[in-house]
Amino acid sequence: MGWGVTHLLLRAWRGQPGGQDIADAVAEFAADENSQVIAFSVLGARADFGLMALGPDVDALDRLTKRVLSGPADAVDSFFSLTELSEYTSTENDERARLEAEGAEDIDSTLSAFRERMAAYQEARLHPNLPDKRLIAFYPMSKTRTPGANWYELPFGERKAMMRGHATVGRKYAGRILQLITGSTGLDDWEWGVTLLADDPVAIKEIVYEMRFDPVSATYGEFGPFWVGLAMTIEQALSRVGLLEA
Ligand code: 76R
Repeated sequence: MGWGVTHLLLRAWRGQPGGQDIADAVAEFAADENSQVIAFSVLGARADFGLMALGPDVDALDRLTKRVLSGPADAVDSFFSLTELSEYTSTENDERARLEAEGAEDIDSTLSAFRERMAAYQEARLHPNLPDKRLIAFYPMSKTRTPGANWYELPFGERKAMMRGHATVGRKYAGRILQLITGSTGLDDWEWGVTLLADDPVAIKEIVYEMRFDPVSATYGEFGPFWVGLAMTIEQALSRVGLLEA
């Protein structure tokens, strides 16, 4: 089963006491071995700081959220989603067909390596271990249901073929961008949360720009607000907005 993911964008009540309690709430949440938090200072003025928290315990996520909001901060925006496996991931049968079409030799041992790689990959999607990167970008998105561009009316095979094209674009950014797509259909106002972790802001801009030309995004993508922040410790993020002594 997937984990819960909460993105919070916050406005600080500058100079007010109580920042330490926000820091303590984050530390207590993250003390659980599977629970992780990325704190960040928002670039721009639409929010001051933010948190991305994820873990197996949705109740713990809710307690963290409420405790942060009982401190000297207001929510500017929030997003709740779940980690999930994609329905479009290549299956062993897809891979076998691909290898056969290629005329590959020793298909069985190639497939056993594929199986292992996919198991590790799927585990990382459901139960991610977030790397330390300098930047975190987040935006929610949906697939369109407008007449003439209704993703949900397309046959599965067409959607899967288009998603393969999408993944091919995405893989060009291996090493520069770590993406985490979390599902929120029926849970929040958009269908997915897109979280991008990177050291270089240019990589974020480039991948989002390049994806715009890919049919999955060009024809069927609909986007919510974009947020980007500098990842740092919660203490650093709080002191930057006057909620903790530096
Ligand atoms: O199975 C897999 O996880 C790999 C193939 C893959 C899927 C199924 C994949 C690869 N993505 C998948 C699903 Mn993605 N992704 C986005 C965005 O801004 C935009 O235009 C779109 C936002 C980015 C930047 C991105 C990056 N992806 C999805 C889905 C769910 C669709 C559904 O279920 O209908 C969404 C909403 C989505 C959006 N994607 C990749 C990337 C990158 C970098 C990769 C390559 C990752 C890798 O192979 O390591």
